[in-house]
Amino acid sequence: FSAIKRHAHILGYPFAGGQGRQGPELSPGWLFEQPWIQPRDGLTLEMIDVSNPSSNITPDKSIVHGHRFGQKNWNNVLHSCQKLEEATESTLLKDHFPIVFGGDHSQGIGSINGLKNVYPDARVLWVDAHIDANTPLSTPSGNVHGCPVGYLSGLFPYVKKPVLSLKHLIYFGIRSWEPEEKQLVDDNQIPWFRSEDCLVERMDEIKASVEAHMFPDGVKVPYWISFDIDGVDYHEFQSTGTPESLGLTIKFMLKFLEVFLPESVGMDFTEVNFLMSQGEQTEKDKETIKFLLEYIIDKIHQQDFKYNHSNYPKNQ
Ligand code: Z70
Ligand code: MN
Ligand code: MN
Ligand code: MN
Repeated sequence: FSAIKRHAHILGYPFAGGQGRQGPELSPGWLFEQPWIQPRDGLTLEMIDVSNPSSNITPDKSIVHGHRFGQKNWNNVLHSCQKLEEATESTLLKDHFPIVFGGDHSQGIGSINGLKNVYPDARVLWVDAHIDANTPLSTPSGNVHGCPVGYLSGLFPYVKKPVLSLKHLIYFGIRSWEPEEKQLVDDNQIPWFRSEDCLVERMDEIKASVEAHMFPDGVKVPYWISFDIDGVDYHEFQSTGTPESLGLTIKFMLKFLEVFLPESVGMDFTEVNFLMSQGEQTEKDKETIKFLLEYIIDKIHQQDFKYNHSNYPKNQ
């Protein structure tokens, strides 16, 4: 089939109800005002209309189904994620590359459901300081942004539609978890690359090991990259809700994107919160977001598209 150049479609997702701080809901609005992000050949923008963007003005702090901790803002999360699922799916059906720019990481429930409607066996690369696989039983905070993997993989007792097999998931940069989450990773032998192993020089080795795990029969399918900016080290990026040290370097992230974007059909870009930093640090962090997004958009537009959905085996 004839190759087409890829096109990035940024889905702004101004939602903060998956965690307790103000700020993540403001990031897409900031982004869409930047002169360097204006629509052009290879780039379009769309803002998702979330009905209740803010976290702490939301009255609904429901304890869901009588579980110990429950989930804060659960109905808001699901309602907004339904819209995101539809937008992600329709972007993929145009063979455009969705970059879902949040917002907090509860967005993964919507984006990855949308992904799986089009590419049911797509693999997920989760870049984060956190495992994000809590459930209504294990979450200490009730914050849904700590739970998307738990929801997607069917660990919630009332989940309708588990879409992500734990065999199709790999972590990068994790360094903070609840005991139940670490147990899950160990029991399911989910590979995870620690920050100290994420070195540019080791990228060939990392790629080979990711492929060996994801494609044991040698048949490749596309990835989705779910990128939580707190995967990056605190010293390099502070504008996020819970910055953590001992994280990934920006230099490694660029190499990671260079290697995995050509094999990916879309990504999340989450947890940017400029209210968490001040003065020159905020300006520096804004430059970092510009640098990363411009890199991603250029890479996408330079590449021929391998995984055209109409040519994708599962959809023929
Ligand atoms: C903790 C929880 C978390 C950020 C995800 C933290 C989760 N495990 N924090 N992303 N920034 O509450 O579930
Ligand atoms: Mn073009
Ligand atoms: Mn996360
Ligand atoms: Mn995180």
